[in-house]
Amino acid sequence: MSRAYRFERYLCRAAGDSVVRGLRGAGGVDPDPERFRAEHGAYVATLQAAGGTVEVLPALEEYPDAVFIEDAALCIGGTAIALRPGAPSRVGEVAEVIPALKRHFRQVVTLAGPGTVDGGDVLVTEKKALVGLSPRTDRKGFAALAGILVGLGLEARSVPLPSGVLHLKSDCGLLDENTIFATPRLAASGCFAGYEVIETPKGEEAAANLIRVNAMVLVAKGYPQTAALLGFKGYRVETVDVGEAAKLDGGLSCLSLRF
Ligand code: CIR
Repeated sequence: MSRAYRFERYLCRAAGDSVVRGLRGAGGVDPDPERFRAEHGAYVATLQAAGGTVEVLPALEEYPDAVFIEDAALCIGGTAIALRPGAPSRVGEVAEVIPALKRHFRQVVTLAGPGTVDGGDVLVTEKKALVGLSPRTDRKGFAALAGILVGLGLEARSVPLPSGVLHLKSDCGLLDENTIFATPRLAASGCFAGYEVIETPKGEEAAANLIRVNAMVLVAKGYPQTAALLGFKGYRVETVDVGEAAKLDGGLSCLSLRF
């Protein structure tokens, strides 16, 4: 099984009551903290069912978006990279996750400034890391990250995102060594040259943010055509309700660090 989706441990962060103030691009209704926590609990249970142990870090009321822990760090083998989130209100989340990273990783390195990178912009495949240039990840951040990744055996490729896309992984997810599930608007850019691409069914573009975890593919609840398509293609699909996270532009990938 590829190291890109073979995981034994996960870090998650509980949602605080302040999640109601989380960032969102298009306005819309606030998430309900209780419902968010219930969905988060089911998400954690699904990761455990996929294999491995989950450490859930305490909520951080001062950081409304800290539940989206994926954006603060990148985990590659025995190394964790503390990132530099592009949203000013999220910068402080990184210092809060470093102690947990130190418990789990032989090596914790810090991305050098002044650029920014959100973990949601990094799709790691077997030998490459595709890095979205997004509202949160800039060219300087990409260059600094690429310098670290090459030392870890990964070639980094930058991917300019279509406008209106928050993160690279808002619009794609890894299915296996060579196959990526992506929206037609992202795939049309040619950024997945060298990979097989399965496109999201019409009207189910938001299902692109799936995660492969060991033998399972976690797909957000509410996208029946996606679940059926991937099941037909032989993937073992498990659906998870992330409706509250979606109100803040979050999805399955951003709720955990997987390693
Ligand atoms: C934010 O705008 O930063 C959060 N409300 C959502 C972050 C989602 N992260 C991700 O997809 N990796």
